[in-house]
Parts: sequence; structure tokens; C-alpha cells
Amino acid sequence: MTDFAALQAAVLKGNRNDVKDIVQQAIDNQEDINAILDRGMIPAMREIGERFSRNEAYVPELLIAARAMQAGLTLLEPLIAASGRKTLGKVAVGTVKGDLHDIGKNLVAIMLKGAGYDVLDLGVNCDIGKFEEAVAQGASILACSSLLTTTMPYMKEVVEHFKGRKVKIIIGGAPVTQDYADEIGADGYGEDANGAVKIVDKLFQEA
Ligand code: B12
Repeated sequence: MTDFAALQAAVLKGNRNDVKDIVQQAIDNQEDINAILDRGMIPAMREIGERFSRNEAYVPELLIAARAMQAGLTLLEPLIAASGRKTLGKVAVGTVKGDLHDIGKNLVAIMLKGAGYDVLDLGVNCDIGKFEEAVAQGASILACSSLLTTTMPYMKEVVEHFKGRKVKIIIGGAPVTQDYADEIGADGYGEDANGAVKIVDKLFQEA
């Protein structure tokens, strides 16, 4: 019997070795993979995201929890691929053209992965061509990050490029606001990585 509470606590504390041990034991005991993810690791990543939004946890804690989550995911990945587990949906995350800041974008990618989404990380300096490739690979939401006031207008170009298509665009980054998202016609805005998960949840529910 897997101790899901212990697994959640280990992810929350960022205790990588405990996460690995519990996940390996669960695999050895032929525990259901979905249960390991849905009752253990994913709720813990969502909880750390909530704490981060409430300023009860900070970037280092988020990164340590994510590293622990990744250690467990590495053990599970071959089994997930073999089981054909359905993810909640595919989201591409990228920092827009001209912008090389990636810390926030990485957190957004980690939190979305932790929340059960299939994430394509497009990296930094993403032009429309890169976003197009992601759509061709099945991404139905494009999450654009910008940290510079000079690169924010590129988000508008991305929104305009995909206007009328089935793909949704969400935006974020320190200088970005809900007002700006409304102004350029983006489908959503998130203040932080947890906000990104919330808006992606909402858009997939509406789809
Ligand atoms: C670290 C940093 C750098 C590092 C980047 C390292 C890296 N690998 O990312 C380096 C040193 C390379 C750098 C370079 C530059 N930087 Co810089 N940098 C910063 C700094 C200090 C922190 C940014 C950061 O990582 N924050 C922490 C993360 C966790 O927060 P975040 O990115 O905001 O992300 C969160 C949310 O915004 C949100 N989010 C982010 N993306 C998305 C996307 C979606 C879809 C959603 C929903 C949410 C979301 O979730 C995240 C997690 O909560 C900021 C200052 C600041 N306080 O923001 C300046 C800052 C952004 N930089 C600035 C500048 C000017 C530059 C340079 C132009 C400097 C220069 N003259 O060379 C270059 C630009 C290089 C380029 N072309 O991109 C300015 C921008 C000013 C402006 N108004 O545009 C800032 C604000 C500093 C300042 N006060 O002047 N920088």
C-alpha cells in the first residue's frame, strides 16, 4: 500500500531521495501509475503553487519541490509512455522573440507539468515560427512569457497571427498585466506560475 500522504509531503519538502524511494516502492508493488501521480505528486505540486501565490513559499522552495517531482517523474516516465496515460492537454511555453529571460517561464512549465499537462518547452527568443511548430505538434494553448517592455509587443503579434485559429494564447511575465492581455486580445493572463495553471485549467474546461 503506497503512503500517498508521505509522497505528497516529500514533494512539498523537496525531499528528492524520499520521493524516489516511495515512487520506486510503489512501482515495485505495481501501484496504479495514475494514483501515484493524481493522489501523490500532482496535488503536492498544486499545493506548493498555491503557497507560492500566497507568498508562503518562494522561488527556491518551488524549484526544490520541482526537482523532487522530476526525480519521481523520471522513474515513472517509461511506464507512463507504455500505459498510454492521457494527459490533461498539450501546452507550449516559450519566452517571446528578443527576450532571453527564462526563470519565470521555466517555473510556469514546471507547474503545468506538475499539474498533469503535457508541456512543450520552446525555450527563449521564440518567434512565430516556433509557436507554429508547437501547434503542429498538437499544442492547443500557447503560453508566452515576456520580461521586457520592449518584447511585450511581440505577444500582440503572436495573438494577431493566431486570430481565428483554434489555439488559445495566454500571457505573463513581470511587466505584463490583465489590462495588457485584454488590450491585445489574449485569451488569458496569469500573475504567477500558479495563475498559469489556473488559467490553463479554465481554458481546457471551456474547450
Ligand atoms: C534575472 C534577470 C536577468 C537575467 C536572466 C537570466 C535568466 N536565465 O532568465 C539576465 C542577467 C540574463 C538578464 C538580462 C537582461 N535584463 Co533582466 N532581469 C532579471 C531580473 C533580475 C529577474 C527576472 C526573474 O527571473 N524573476 C523571477 C521570476 C520567477 O519571475 P518572472 O520572470 O516575473 O516570472 C513569474 C511571473 O511573471 C509569471 N510568468 C512568467 N512568464 C509567464 C508566462 C505566462 C503565460 C504566465 C501565465 C505567467 C508567467 O510566473 C513566474 C513565476 O511566478 C529582472 C528584475 C525583476 N525583478 O523582474 C530583470 C529585468 C527583467 N531585466 C531587465 C533588463 C533591462 C535586462 C537586459 C536588457 C539588461 C541589459 N542591458 O543587457 C537584459 C536583456 C536580455 C534579453 N534580451 O532578454 C529589466 C527590464 C526592464 C523593462 N522595463 O523592460 C528588469 C526588470 C530589471 C530592471 N529593473 O531594470 N536579466
